[in-house]
Amino acid sequence: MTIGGEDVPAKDVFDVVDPATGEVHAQAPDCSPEQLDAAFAAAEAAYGSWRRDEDARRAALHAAGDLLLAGAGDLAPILVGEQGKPLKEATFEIIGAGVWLKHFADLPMPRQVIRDDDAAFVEVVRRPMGVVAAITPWNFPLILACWKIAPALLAGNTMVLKPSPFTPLTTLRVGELFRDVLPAGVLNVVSGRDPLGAHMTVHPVPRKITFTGSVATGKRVAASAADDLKRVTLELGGNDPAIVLPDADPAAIAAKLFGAAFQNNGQVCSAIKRVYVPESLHDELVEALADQAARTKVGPGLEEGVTHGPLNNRPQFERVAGLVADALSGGARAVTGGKPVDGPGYFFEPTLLTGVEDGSRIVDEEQFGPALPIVKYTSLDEAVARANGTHFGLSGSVWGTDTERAAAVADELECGTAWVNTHLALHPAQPFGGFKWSGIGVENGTWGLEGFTEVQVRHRAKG
Ligand code: TXE
Repeated sequence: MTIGGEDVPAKDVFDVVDPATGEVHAQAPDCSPEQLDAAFAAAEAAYGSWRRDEDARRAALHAAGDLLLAGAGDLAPILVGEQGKPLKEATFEIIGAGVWLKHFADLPMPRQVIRDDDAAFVEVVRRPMGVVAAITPWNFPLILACWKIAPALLAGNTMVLKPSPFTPLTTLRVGELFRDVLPAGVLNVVSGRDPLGAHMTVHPVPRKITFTGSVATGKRVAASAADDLKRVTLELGGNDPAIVLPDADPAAIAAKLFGAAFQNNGQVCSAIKRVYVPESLHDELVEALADQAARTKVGPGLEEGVTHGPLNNRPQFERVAGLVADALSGGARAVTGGKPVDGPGYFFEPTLLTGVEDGSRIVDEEQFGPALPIVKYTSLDEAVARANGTHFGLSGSVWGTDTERAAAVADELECGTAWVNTHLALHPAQPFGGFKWSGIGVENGTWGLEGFTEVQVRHRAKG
């Protein structure tokens, strides 16, 4: 672990499983309560000088980004080993993380003069909060860590970061690399079993918790934070709908739809998780999507030509298998896939399900895996109502040839990002967050940066 700029071993360790084999392939340190205290103390000690030098922070973030860009080739195999994704995607994730850091390194801090008259000069500025506790998930361990590190550190905060126990290795390694470019204590990286996350959220030092994970855990984080009125940003799950309009061209949209549903094996918070299609296009769209599925190659992430690796962990594998089995026993048809791949590891065949309706678990819940329900609709109003009829509200998309009409339908979606003829199009400047149970606050862009700050009014009387 990295605590106060030092390499800190733990007394206990826990196993990390390679999802491609289902076997233990490494061990990670299990941070003790005393070590967690030390990490927060180091972050608190570093805060005083870190928050004062904006130029140094910008230079450090650029240097950190450069380290990831230069180190992607070495880091990617570590990520594949713990996460499962194909090497090319792992490399892309690490490069993306570097790009994120460098984007924020140049982002202006918002400030606004709201009054300048005979009586007063009044300016609204953004101040850092202090120490941030960051808890990250296993689907994109590194880029999602950098979604937090970049704005939090730019704003002048310091951080204790904890990766998921399923994928601690790449983040621990990056903590080690960043010791060369960040002052001691600015970024502390610890790892541990599940209870460590809860300990972080009740710790007295952090003023802010930023969490990406499940809705259930997000609610627990919010409850823990309430006691001390810690600020929270919660990026939780989604059940993103894609509404295909009657004028869409199935052959033209199938590759994009399939990509946005099956990227990272569907283990993406804002992946397409249900497709609504009019009866008139149903068969054609299903055929076009099946054609996409036929082009995939499922296998270990380090193997040449593999497009889809295993699911990340056994609970997730069992969850997806259970949801698919539930749909099939309820009368759904698996046009492709429908079952795990024989052999070791958490591999599951890319699965397209038809004959499913709202009310079945695979449509109503977040599957977070390579199984996509394709649901027929008769009227557009009904499709929009079904798309919105959920506790989730992360993102959604509308697909059609008449883009103005598609945009008008997208305006009706109750979610944080409404895409037209695309899905999963993200950018560091673009705020990302969810309505309803999909989260609180946003990440990225100036809006995400503001989430790591408090508003301060600076009012100087004149005369
Ligand atoms: O995640 P959890 P899990 C969704 C996806 C998946 C489901 C479960 O649907 O099926 O989550 O995944 C820490 N206070 N997403 O169980 O429960 C604990 O240390 C603070 C969506 O892996 O969210 C561990 O690191 N922290 C998501 C982590 O939470 C606590 C990405 C477990 O995370 C805590 C991943 C507490 N009280 C999964 N209890 C997305 N939004 O992209 C546990 N933890």
